[in-house]
This record gives sequence, structure tokens and C-alpha cells, in this order.
Amino acid sequence: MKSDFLWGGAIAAHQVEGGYLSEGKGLSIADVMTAGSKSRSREITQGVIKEKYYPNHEGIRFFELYREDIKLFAEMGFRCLRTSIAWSRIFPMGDEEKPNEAGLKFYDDLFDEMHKYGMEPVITLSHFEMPYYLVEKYGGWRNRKLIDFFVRFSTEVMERYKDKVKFWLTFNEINNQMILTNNIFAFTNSGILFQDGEDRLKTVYQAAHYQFVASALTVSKGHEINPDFKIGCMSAATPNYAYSCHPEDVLLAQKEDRKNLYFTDVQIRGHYPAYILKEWERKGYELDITDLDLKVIQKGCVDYLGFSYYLSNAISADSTMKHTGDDLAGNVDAVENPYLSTTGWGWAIDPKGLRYTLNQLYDRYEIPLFIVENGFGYEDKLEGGEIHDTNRIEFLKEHILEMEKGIEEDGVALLGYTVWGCIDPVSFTTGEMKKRYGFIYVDRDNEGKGTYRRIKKDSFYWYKKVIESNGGIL
Ligand code: BGP
Repeated sequence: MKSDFLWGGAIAAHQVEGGYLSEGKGLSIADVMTAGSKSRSREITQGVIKEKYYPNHEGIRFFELYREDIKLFAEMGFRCLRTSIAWSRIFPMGDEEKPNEAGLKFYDDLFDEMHKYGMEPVITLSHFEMPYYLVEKYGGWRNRKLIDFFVRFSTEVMERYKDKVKFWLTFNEINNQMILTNNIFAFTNSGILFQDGEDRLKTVYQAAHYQFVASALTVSKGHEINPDFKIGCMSAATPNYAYSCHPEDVLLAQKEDRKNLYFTDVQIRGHYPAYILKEWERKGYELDITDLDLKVIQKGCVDYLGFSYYLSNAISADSTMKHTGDDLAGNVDAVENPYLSTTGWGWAIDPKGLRYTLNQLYDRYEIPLFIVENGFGYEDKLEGGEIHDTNRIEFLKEHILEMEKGIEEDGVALLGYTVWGCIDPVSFTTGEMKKRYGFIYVDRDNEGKGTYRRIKKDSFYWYKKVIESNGGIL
């Protein structure tokens, strides 16, 4: 492994910060989502309803405790920390002309704290936390005006932190919104609430187009602000395997892959791929895409591809098989993979899928990759004040091994690896606290009760050694 390989961890503002109205912050879309569970989806409410419980309001109080947490990350030897800037801390409503200075100051302090320990900030500009007002007033990313609001925000923060942040990501898991069977994804990606009977796919294609333009403008502006910036896109990489070698399964798996790859195709190659244009033609979609938009997209190609990797899917065209349907982890055409076990939340555990993904993406794009999320959600148990998370260690070890093969045997250019939820965050898909990912346990339960005390898990000491040995000792 190269000596500058960025080992670290990843979190997102809305899942850890709390302080949801502190220092002038406005409501974000994450602040109107209740807690769900494995079987019950999170509810999206109209504004904040007094009687309901919203786990992101408190998060894990990182807004207050970040100094202590960063110190713990530094103890593990993190070379970088990926987090996001909550848009609604900077522009509380989203459409203001002037930013909120107190919000800007918070991130100044946060980045200074990281640098104190030689930790490189890797910053996502939009991680499921746009200002809620933009949903109420403008309908979220349905509206072209969002491009200007986002670019105002991204320009403001890139200017402000031009000497503190080098690595940026534009939209987190931008491709998640293709999961149309569950309402939360279009909402968290794009602030879109579907109306009855609307053509959801068309709406999402339009919203994604505006985001491509906004992302490309951000990349171009960012390079003007500081030519050393590395600005990436961010995709949820879930490879789709054909369940069998039946050509129908193979073709369907390829079609499923394209639902993800189309996003990176546009952001990396700078134009819409033929298969998408054909699909729109077949469906009779006439989207609001101008010639100027296409030029902007062509000019603002990203510098690297950041991706999350948690699981793979097995795809079958056989309608008599049991499909996972609208499972949060799943895909309408996905079936159980008989060769893989799953996490308690039904996500297929597939370390080799990480190597497959690295190869698939690097072969296709030949630009640097960055694994900005990978992790194991598990209901950790405190035993006499300790947490023996051996299954998490096993999971990460297997994935890192495959990652190293991808670099050493296949020649993939990889910038770094950040473990998702390095300190237990609020789960994104379910809003639960008990779906834990961290090296550091946070004493808080699903109802928000607890001391918020931080406790090092066994994996904390293990990851410290991994980093110390630059991936040599796993
Ligand atoms: C990704 C998100 C993260 C994160 C992770 C784990 O989709 O980018 O925000 O939470 O998945 O998901 P969950 O928290 O639902 O287990």
C-alpha cells in the first residue's frame, strides 16, 4: 500500500451532529424523518410534529462533542475523516443570499481540529440533508432553481475552506433515487415527495439532471477556487450478479447495473450514455435539458469516483422465484444469493464483491477511486462495559483483503478507504440507533435514551493496528 493511502472513517452531518436548530441552523429534510425499524419504514412528516420522535435531532451530539470524538479517531491513527457539511447550517432556508456565519464557523473549528492531528477532511456537500424549506417552497430538485441555490452553497463553502479541505464529494449516493419502491430515497436524495399516479422514474431522471448540472458547475468553480482540489462524485456501488448463466438473467443484471452506472457515466465521461437516451425515447420522456446544460456537464467532469460498498445483488428474470421486492437493501429483481450470508438487516455479505466492484469501475473509467463507505451494521452488545465485535472485525478484514488484491494484483488506483459510521451514527435507512457500525460505541438507544458516553469496541484497537501497519496486519 502506498504510504499516502487515506485510511480513515466516514460519517455524515445529519446522522451524528444533532443540534438541529443550534446556532441558526434551519430544518433539514433529515429533521422531519421519524425512526423506523427493520420492518417499518421511516415516516416523513410535514414539518416537525410535537408528539413524534426524530432521531436526527440529537444525533450522537457530535456538534457538541466533536473534539472528543476526533481525538479518538486520531488515537486510531485516522489519516482522513469523511463527513458532510449540513447545508441548512450554512443556508438555513436554502434560498438566502447570505450565509449563516455561526454555521460556517462551526466547520472552521471542526476542520482545524482534524488538521491538529494531521487528518485530511473529505467533505460531502450534499449528504441527504438539504434544507427542508426548499422542499416546501420549491418541490426540492424537481425545480431548476435548486441548481443556483446549491451552487451558491457549494461556492460559499469551497471559498471559505479552500485552504482547509482538498477532497470534496458532490452528491452522496446520487443513484439511490433509482430505488422507486420506497419513498425515502427520492426524498433523501432530492427532497421529492411523490404525488399519486405520477411517473416517478421521469421525475427522478429530471431531478438527477439538475443535480448533474449543479455538480458539474461545482467542479468547475472548485477548480477555479483552488486548482489542487480533488472533487469527486459519490455512488452507491451495488454490483448485480446474474443469478444463473441464463442469458435472460445476464441481460437483466446488466440492465440493473446500468441504473447505477448511468450516474457515474454522466459525471465522469461528461455526457449521457446511448442506453439512457434510447430509454427516454422509448418512454417518450421530454426532459428539461438545455444545450447549455450539456456543455456544463461536459466541462465539469469529476476528478475521482467515491463510492460506498455494502452488498451485492443476485438478479433473476424468473418471476416464479422469490424476489426481495422493495426491501431497503434490495432491488425489485434481486433474489437471495445462495452462496452468501446476510447481516441482521438482510444485506448480503460479499467481500469479493468489493474487488469485483473496484475492477468494474476502474476498467470502465480509469480514474482514481475512493472507497468512502464500507461497514457492518450490527446490534452490538455491551458486556461488562466492553464490546467484543469480532464479527465486525472479520467483515472488515475480509473486505480490506479484497481491496488490497484489487490494488496489488489488478492495479486499481485507489485513494483511500473510510469505514462507514466509525462512531455509531443514527442509521440512515431505518433511523435506528441499534444498527451500529462504529469502532466507538455510543450509549444511546432507539428512543434516544442514554448517556451518550463513548466506549471503544474491540475493533477500535484492531483498526488502529491496521492503519499503523498500513494494511499489513489484518
Ligand atoms: C449509505 C449512506 C450512509 C449510511 C450507510 C449505511 O447509504 O450514505 O448515510 O447510513 O448507507 O446505511 P444504514 O445507516 O441505513 O445502515
